[in-house]
Amino acid sequence: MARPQVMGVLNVTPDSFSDGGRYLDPEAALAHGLAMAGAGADVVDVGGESSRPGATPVPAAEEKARVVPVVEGLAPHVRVSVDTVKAEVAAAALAAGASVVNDISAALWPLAAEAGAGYVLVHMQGTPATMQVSPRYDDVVGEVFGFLVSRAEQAAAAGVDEVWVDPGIGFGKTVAHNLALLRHLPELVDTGWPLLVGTSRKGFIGRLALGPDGEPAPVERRRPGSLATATWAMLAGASMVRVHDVAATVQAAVLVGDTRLGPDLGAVAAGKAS
Ligand code: HH2
Repeated sequence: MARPQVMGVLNVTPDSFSDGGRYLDPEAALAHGLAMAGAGADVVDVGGESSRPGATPVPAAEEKARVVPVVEGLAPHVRVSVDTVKAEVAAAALAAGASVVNDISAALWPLAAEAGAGYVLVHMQGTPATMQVSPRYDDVVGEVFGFLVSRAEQAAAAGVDEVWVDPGIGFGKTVAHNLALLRHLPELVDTGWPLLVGTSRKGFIGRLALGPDGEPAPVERRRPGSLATATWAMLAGASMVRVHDVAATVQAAVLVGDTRLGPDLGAVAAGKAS
């Protein structure tokens, strides 16, 4: 049964907010990427530079050295995307076997068009260094969705055959902005552009789900909220969700797919599905 797709996060970085340092070693990264593929990830998203609020940029040569060997090792086994804002890194990853460019700067579509690659177009206000200082919108839903649709049209006109739009949860957004965007996702789905959503382990989950001590839930206690928001996005019609916990999300995706598209109770009663 068709189900929403799951993109597994593989951060080959020392400083990512949720798993920094765990997969900086190429062998550990490869093993984790293969494990995510084995758990049902449709795409593994390899990144060599953290985009967490306040992150410091990494030189292109360093980012390439992190990403390319891992992409090479994974690409024969699973579809690979490269999470980068640098054309040079994206080009090297595509040459190494990646087939999707995942771009929070929403500027690299000419390169995706030239390479015949898929393209994830993300909305971000500002840059990771400063984006969470004081995000401001008059109409967050209208501005973000309008931006995505106009860029997606540009990317398609430039020749990209496969475009996903992503509202960029946490990229220059307050908790209220994130919630408004999530609440209105069905309107973005209605535009007809395939939707990708990444909420996994993000700060707004911690801030909404305070622990018994009244403090925001730390990263390692954001799994239920990550699954809930990914499921919400899939029910709203997202084509793909970007997550750290692949196995649990694939199970949710299967259930969303089956619930939305059948087998229905009639088929079960008729013995066609059990
Ligand atoms: N979020 C992150 C990074 N890349 N790409 C897309 N398309 N959508 C997202 O929501 C998104 C993304 C941030 O998460 P993570 O990779 O876990 O952390 P870090 O940026 O610190 O490496």
